[in-house]
Amino acid sequence: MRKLTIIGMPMDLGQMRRGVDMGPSAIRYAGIFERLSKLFSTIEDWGDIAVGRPETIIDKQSNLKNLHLIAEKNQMLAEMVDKIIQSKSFPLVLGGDHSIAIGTLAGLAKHYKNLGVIWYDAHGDLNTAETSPSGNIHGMPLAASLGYGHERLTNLLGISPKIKPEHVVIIGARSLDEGERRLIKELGIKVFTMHEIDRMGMTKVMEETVRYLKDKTDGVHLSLDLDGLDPNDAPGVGTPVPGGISYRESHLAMEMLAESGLITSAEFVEVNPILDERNKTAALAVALMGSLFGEKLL
Ligand code: Z70
Ligand code: MN
Ligand code: MN
Ligand code: MN
Repeated sequence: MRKLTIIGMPMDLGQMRRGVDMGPSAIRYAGIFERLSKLFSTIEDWGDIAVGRPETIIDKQSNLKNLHLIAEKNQMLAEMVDKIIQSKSFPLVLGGDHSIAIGTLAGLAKHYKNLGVIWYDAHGDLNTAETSPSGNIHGMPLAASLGYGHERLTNLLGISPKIKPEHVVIIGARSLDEGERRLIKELGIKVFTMHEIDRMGMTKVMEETVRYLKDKTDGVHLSLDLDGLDPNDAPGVGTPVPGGISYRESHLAMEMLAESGLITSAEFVEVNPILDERNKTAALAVALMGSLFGEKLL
């Protein structure tokens, strides 16, 4: 049986609402260990990376918020993810805002030359300093991993780009900025917006996702932003966008990924317990992990 290693990244510096740094605690409190212990022979918890919570510093040259600290902390996360893979374990990263994907993907890129990425999110996270309406780096990790953006964010571990556009699938998009639309078209990135999910149904979306990534990748990372789900099911996120993926569709998606056997690493991000209702969003994250790792009713 497989081994799982959990690492927490309590970072809230990629966006402007405090509280998402408590995501790893909230997810642990929701019972991650108990839930997943039946599904792995060994679970290790390496605790949280020390991030700190200073006030926002805006980089004068780039206008990016907390650029240098985010780059430094992501470097540490990248090294941890690298170590987890070296220990032959499945890396599960708990966020933190989505800027942490920059570190996760850097660590993974050291091991996978053709890493697939499933970006489950209301947003594209494909902004750069030039296109970002906010200067918030949590709106940039997918662009940075594709090699677009500030050098401090694109060049972690000296690998750039980390991933190729034809290995990315975005699921759940319903809020994209102009520059993100342009990049999606320019690079031909596969996107299942809410329109496609409604039209085709989640079953077909996941079948196509698996088929699209299966033969051309040597590993597939799931980067799940809880704001991909509908705010009724996941209220504890910094940027709720109505009309999202349902609780049931999301479990189905995770179950189909479990069946595919494709997923080699995962991260769950943007859980903000301050904005949550009785830890509902963290509990949802843990339930989705159960399905992702092969929990079955019968
Ligand atoms: C917007 C920006 C974003 C997550 C919000 C929002 C980005 N596109 N990402 N919540 N996870 O500021 O770039
Ligand atoms: Mn995101
Ligand atoms: Mn998002
Ligand atoms: Mn957000």
